[in-house]
Amino acid sequence: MAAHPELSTPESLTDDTVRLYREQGFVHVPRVLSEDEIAAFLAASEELLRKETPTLWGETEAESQVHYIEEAWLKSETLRGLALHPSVTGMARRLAGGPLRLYSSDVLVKKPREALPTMVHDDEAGLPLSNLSRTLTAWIALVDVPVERGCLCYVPGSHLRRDADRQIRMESFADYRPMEEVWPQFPWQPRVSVPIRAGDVVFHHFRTVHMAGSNTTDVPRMAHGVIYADEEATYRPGVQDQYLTHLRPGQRLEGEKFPPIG
Ligand code: AKG
Repeated sequence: MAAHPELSTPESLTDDTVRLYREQGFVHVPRVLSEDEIAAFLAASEELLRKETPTLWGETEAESQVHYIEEAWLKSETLRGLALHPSVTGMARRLAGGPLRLYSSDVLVKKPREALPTMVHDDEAGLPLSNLSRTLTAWIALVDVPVERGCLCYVPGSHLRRDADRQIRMESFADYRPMEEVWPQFPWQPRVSVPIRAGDVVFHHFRTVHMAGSNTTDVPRMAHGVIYADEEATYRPGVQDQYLTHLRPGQRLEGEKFPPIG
């Protein structure tokens, strides 16, 4: 897939964009993927959705917020090319300001007219990892995602809040606490919705508080969430650790499932 001169690249990210990411805890980068790449990654995501039964984010189909397929990069050669895309990984590395590893890659679908809003959360409590400071998600749109289709919505600067206002860890999902309980000032914080076009990427820090609206359109919201963890991240038993139990607690993520990037 040939590079396009008008596409954003790690080299074209300005210092202002990097500064904005560090201040806000998220940043929208337009036109990262070419038309051909968008079509190929969308077709590969649709094929994976036909082959695999997605996991529900939510207790039941009726209460689902997102249908997702984990480890997409290990299940499709094409989607491996998305998780390890040189522009996405190069930008992640530049925004994070230090070495990273690929941690996970999920297809994230909001079904038309069915999906509920995505709950308010940050990624920290749900990551079975320690030794994190620069971990971030690349949320990659494969269709246009206006507000009505369930784009992400962020609380600017929330990644910098005090330890006392963060849920650092969940040992089980029963530990989940609503954001207003964890961070009493949350209801009074401004929130920014970030509608993005197919091929754009929004990057967010693992402590940034975020949510998404429901999909009230007739088109599925097709996106990928790819997490790049600190290169020196270690395993900490907790929720969503089914892919890490071969490691000892405190052991660094290593091996071909967590390749260094950037
Ligand atoms: C994430 O990627 O961190 C999310 O929370 C995704 C939520 C969504 O896609 O609605």
